[in-house]
Amino acid sequence: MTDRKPKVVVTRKLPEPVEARMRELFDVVLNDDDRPMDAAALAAAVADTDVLVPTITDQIDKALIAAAGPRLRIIANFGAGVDHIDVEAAHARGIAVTNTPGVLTEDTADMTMALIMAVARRLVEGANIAQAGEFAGWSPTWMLGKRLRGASLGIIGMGRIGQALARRARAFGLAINYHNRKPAGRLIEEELGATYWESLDQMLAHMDIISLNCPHTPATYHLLSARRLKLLQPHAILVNTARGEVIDEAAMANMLQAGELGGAGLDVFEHEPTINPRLLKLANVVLLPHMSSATVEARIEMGEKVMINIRTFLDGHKPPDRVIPSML
Ligand code: 8YV
Repeated sequence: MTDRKPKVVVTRKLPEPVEARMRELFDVVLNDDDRPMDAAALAAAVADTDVLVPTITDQIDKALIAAAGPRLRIIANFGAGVDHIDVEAAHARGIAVTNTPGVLTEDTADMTMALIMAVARRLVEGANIAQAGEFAGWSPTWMLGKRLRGASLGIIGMGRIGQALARRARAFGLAINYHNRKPAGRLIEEELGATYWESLDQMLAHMDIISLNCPHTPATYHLLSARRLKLLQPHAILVNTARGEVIDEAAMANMLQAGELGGAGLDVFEHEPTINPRLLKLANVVLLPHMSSATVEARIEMGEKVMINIRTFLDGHKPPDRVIPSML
C-alpha cells in the first residue's frame, strides 16, 4: 500500500464505531443521511474510488461494474449475501468481492427460531389481542397453537445458519431434517442428530416446519416453486430468513389465503421493501422487516470484517472473506 490512504465509498450509514475507525484508516466517503444511492450516484461513486462498501440495498450489476473506473479494486460488501452483486462481472474485470459471513450466524438463527415459535404458538396474534385491550378472559379452547416438541423441522441449506438453527431446534425437541446440495458430513449429522434428504420434494412432503437457510443464487431462485409448495402438508409452517426470491411469494400467498398451509414466518420478501399485500392481513403469518441479523453486535462485527477484508486485500494478501464465482 502507498502512503496515500485508499478512497472508500460506503453506500449506507454504518454504526458509529465502524465509521470512526474507517475515518482513521481510509479516505472515506460516508452517507450521513443514510439515503439509498440511486444507479447514477453509484455509477459516479465507482468511477472514482479504490473501494466500494455496498449493502443489500444497492444493485451492483453488470452495467455498474462496467462503469467502474480503473481505481476500483475491491467491492467489500457489508452483509453475507451477495446476490445483489454480479460477482462474475466483477471477477472478469479483476475487481475482488468480499462479504461478512459468520458474524451474523447466531443472531439470524435466533430470529429464525423466534419465528418458528411465533407462528406455531400464535405469539403475535395473542400479543395484538392483549395490547389492543381485547383480552376477554381465558378459555380452554382459545388461542391453541401447535406443540414444537416432537415436530419435524426440515432445514433447506445446512450452512452456518442452518446448523446454528438445528442446534437451537434440537434443544426444543424438534426432529432435525435437512436438504443441501451435499450431505453435511457424518460428524455434523451426529452432533445435530440430523437426517439428510437428498430429495427436496420428499422432505417437503414429510415435514411439519420448513426453514429456508440457503443463499439466493440462480439455482435457488423459486426453489420453493408453486409445484413444490403444493407438496407441503396443509398444517406445515414455512419460515424464511434467507432471501424472498427463494420462494414463489405469490403462490405462497395464495396457499396461505386458501388455508392450504399452516402458517408462515417471513423476514424477507421477493420484492423488498414491498410485501405482497395479500400477506399483510393473514392471522397465521408473522412478518418482519428484514431484521434477523439486526443486532448492535452483528452490525459492528460486520463493519470490522469489512475493514479487515479491505486492509488485507490492499496490503496484497488474500482477504479472509473473498467471494469467487465458483463458490456461488
Ligand atoms: C443484512 C443479510 O442485514 O447479510 C445478509 O446477507 O441479509 C442481512 O442480514 C444485510 O445484508 C446488510 O447488508
